[in-house]
This record gives sequence, C-alpha cells and structure tokens, in this order.
Amino acid sequence: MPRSPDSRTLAELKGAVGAGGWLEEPADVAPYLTDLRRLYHGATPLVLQPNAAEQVARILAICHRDRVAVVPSGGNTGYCGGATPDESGTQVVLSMRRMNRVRRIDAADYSLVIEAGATLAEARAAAERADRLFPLSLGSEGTAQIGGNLSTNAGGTAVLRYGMMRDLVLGLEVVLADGRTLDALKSLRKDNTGYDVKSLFIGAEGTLGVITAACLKLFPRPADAATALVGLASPREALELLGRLRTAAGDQISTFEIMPRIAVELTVRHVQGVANPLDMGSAWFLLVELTSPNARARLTELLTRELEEAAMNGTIGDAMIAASLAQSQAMWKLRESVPEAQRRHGASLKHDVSVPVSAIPRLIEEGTALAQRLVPGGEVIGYGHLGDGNLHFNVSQRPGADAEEFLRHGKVLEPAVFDLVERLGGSISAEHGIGRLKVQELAHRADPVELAVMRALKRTLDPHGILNPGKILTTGE
Ligand code: 2HG
Ligand code: ZN
Repeated sequence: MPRSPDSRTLAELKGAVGAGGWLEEPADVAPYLTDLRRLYHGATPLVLQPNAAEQVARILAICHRDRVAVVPSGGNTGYCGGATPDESGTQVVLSMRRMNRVRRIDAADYSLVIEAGATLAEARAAAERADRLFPLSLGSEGTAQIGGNLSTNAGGTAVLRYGMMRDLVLGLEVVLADGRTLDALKSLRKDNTGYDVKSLFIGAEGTLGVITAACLKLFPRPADAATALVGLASPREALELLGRLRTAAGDQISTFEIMPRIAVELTVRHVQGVANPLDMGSAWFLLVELTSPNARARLTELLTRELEEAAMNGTIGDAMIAASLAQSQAMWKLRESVPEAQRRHGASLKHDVSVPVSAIPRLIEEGTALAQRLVPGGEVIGYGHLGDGNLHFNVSQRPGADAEEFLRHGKVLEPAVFDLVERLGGSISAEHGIGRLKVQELAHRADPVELAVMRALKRTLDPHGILNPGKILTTGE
C-alpha cells in the first residue's frame, strides 16, 4: 500500500525535475485537484512537471522505492475522474504538460512520434504539416493530451472510419512503476514477436505504467469532403440511412452522429454562435460526413443523391449539405457543443455506453422509459456516435431543479441503465473509460476471469500499487 511522502522524498522528487519543474503552492496545484465534471476534489503535496522521459523514470523509481502514489495527469478533459488525486493529500500528481515535442514525423512511413503531453490538436497539426491526417477527432482536442487519449483509449467522431486510439498506435514509450523504461516506439505495421505488450498500457488509465511518447499511425489527408445535417423521425430511420450510405460510400463515411431535438435546442440556446439550419420539427438530427483523399471523389454528388432518395422513400425529413467550409464548420460546432450546452443547462447524469449498432433504437426507447420512471423531472438527452453503437445516454435536470437532489437519482438510474445495456450485449463504458467513477460497477459486472487477469497484471507491473491507485480496479486486493 502506498504511504504518505516525507519531506526527504518530496525534496528528492523536486530534485529529479529541477527548478521550474514542480508546483506546490495551493493556488498553483488547484487546477490539478478537480476533474472536468467537478465530481471529485482531491489534494496533493506536489505536482511534478517533468520535461523528459528520463525525469519520469527517476520520479517513478523514487516513488516505487518510497511507496508514494503517483497520479498521471494530461489535459484534464476526462469524464470519469481518472486523473484526479484522492482526498488523502498523499498522492503526487505527474503532469505531462511539458513533454509535448514532436520527435519524428515520417510522411513516407505514415507515422508520427510525439510526446504524451502534446495536445491532440498539436498532433493533428504536425500531421497536417506533412500533408497527412491523424484522424482522432474530439471536441476537446485543443486541451486533451495524447497521453490521456492513449490512457483512456479515446474514441470521438471518426471511429467509424479510423477506429479508436488503440487502433491508431504503432509503438509506445512507457515508464514502468519501478522506473524502467519500455522502449517500444516502433513504427512497424507488422510485428508478430510474442505478446502485444504495448497494448496493455492503452486504456489502462495510468495504472500500469506512464506513457511518455507514442508512434501514431497517419493517413492520407482528405481532399474531398461532404458534410450534411439531416432531420428525421427516429433512430430506426437513422440506422436505415447508415445502411444505405455504407452500401453507397463504403469506408468513405467517417462520421455518423445522432442528436435528439432537445440537444439541438439546448445547444442553440446556451452556446454562442451556434445555429440550426434545419426545421426544428424533426425529432432527431444527424451529422453525417463523407471524406476521401481523392479530390475527384464527388462526395457532394454522392451524398446529395443518397439523401434525395432517402427523402423520397420517407427515411428522412429535411436535410442540408454544407455548401462551404464555413457551413460544414457550423454543423460540426452544433454537434461538438452539445456537452457544453448540457453543462450550462445544469446537472446531468451521464452514461457513456455502447451496444451493437442495431440495438441502439431499443437502448433509446427502453432507456428513456426507465429514466422517465426513475428520474421524474429529468430530461433525456441521448446523443453520440450512432455509427459506432456508442450513445451518451444522459439525463439533465430541468432548469430550477435542485442539482444535488437530482443527482441522487443516479444511484437508481445508473444500475438500471447498465442492466439494460448488458441485456442488449453492450458495454458500461464505450469511450470514456472507468476512472474512479465506474470502479465499483466494473468490479461487480466484469467477467470474473477477466477481472482476475487485470488484477494479476496490476500486481505484476505495479507490485506496490503506486500507479493511480483506486482507478479502474479497487485497491487492496
Ligand atoms: C461527446 O461525444 C463526448 O461529445 C462527451 O464524448 C459526451 O458529454 C458527454 O456525455
Ligand atoms: Zn463521445
């Protein structure tokens, strides 16, 4: 079990990063103590900001020796409290902020080696400078860091075409709990030399090692794109349209996002500069995007034809295809601002869940019935990545309702939603991870053998339990 660091250990840790590499004043450490959703408020004696993998190695060697808990921290955009220290005031925070260099970019090899503290936007910009695409796409890309994207196996709005973060990794550099460095920064597409060790650290939320750099997969940059906003009656019709577009456009569909009318209404109301170009009469809206590296792919033509046919046979209501980059950006802004609008609207109960794509309509119908029964006065706002079967089944309080009282309903609603998701063959965490938020749920819902394997890995790689204790797995087992 980790212990409280004494003054000698703290001094040694400061020495490992040198002047300018640590923070301890309450005002300076405050931003590291609360998660984005303000669910957790922790404490720490020290925030370390190493600027090289060697410094991370030194820090972990000291913490391993002295049994000090370490909480890796990225852009603090996570939804499950995975990067927030606990309330004990004994856990040291390891901010990756200063490790943000591009180490290598190889356009011919379609690979980019970048450090963990670079933001996702910086990774995308680096790829773009080499006329390549790094396709992970999230609303928080300006703040979210690559290390956090890897550690949570982030998803986002282009998973349908490119996969999740795990699918976008060729190699990793990881510092292990005892300070040894795993140098697996390969850029190989094929490497069948035993276990895929690097894969263990992806989605591990800093509980098995600290990722310091990654070799990421790049892709050809889109040279043609067509973006549309579509209004329609229900998620069943949305699935029909997805099927039609998959047949017509194959892999060119990169985004297929769904929003209920209330999400669009709240976003237009709460977020400046957002507008809905469609008639508000539709119950559901889709953001659809096709992309191709081929400038002559004629995607606008293709999308127009498919949407016209879908409108003619009654699958969809009205639709608009962006006629300019500005129009396409406005459509994206509408979708990407939904979480912010929800935050401004008041407290919300969030369920980041996935089911087989075909089960999404049932999830929405049965989940909505559950929420109406169990959270009187709540507003269901279920939106997200329909193309991946990933719904953010969220319930917001009505304006003026007492937030604390509203949130207490979560104790009843959450297990009921997770039971439903399990019945439908889904997952209780699609893309946001487990963090601290879902530790208990994972402990009692995961397959016991899988959980035993996870615990065995944790014991092997972090025998003193110093790495992000209390995240993903319960401590003390
Ligand atoms: C998104 O898809 C994010 O916009 C946030 O994953 C989801 O706020 C949420 O529940
Ligand atoms: Zn999402």
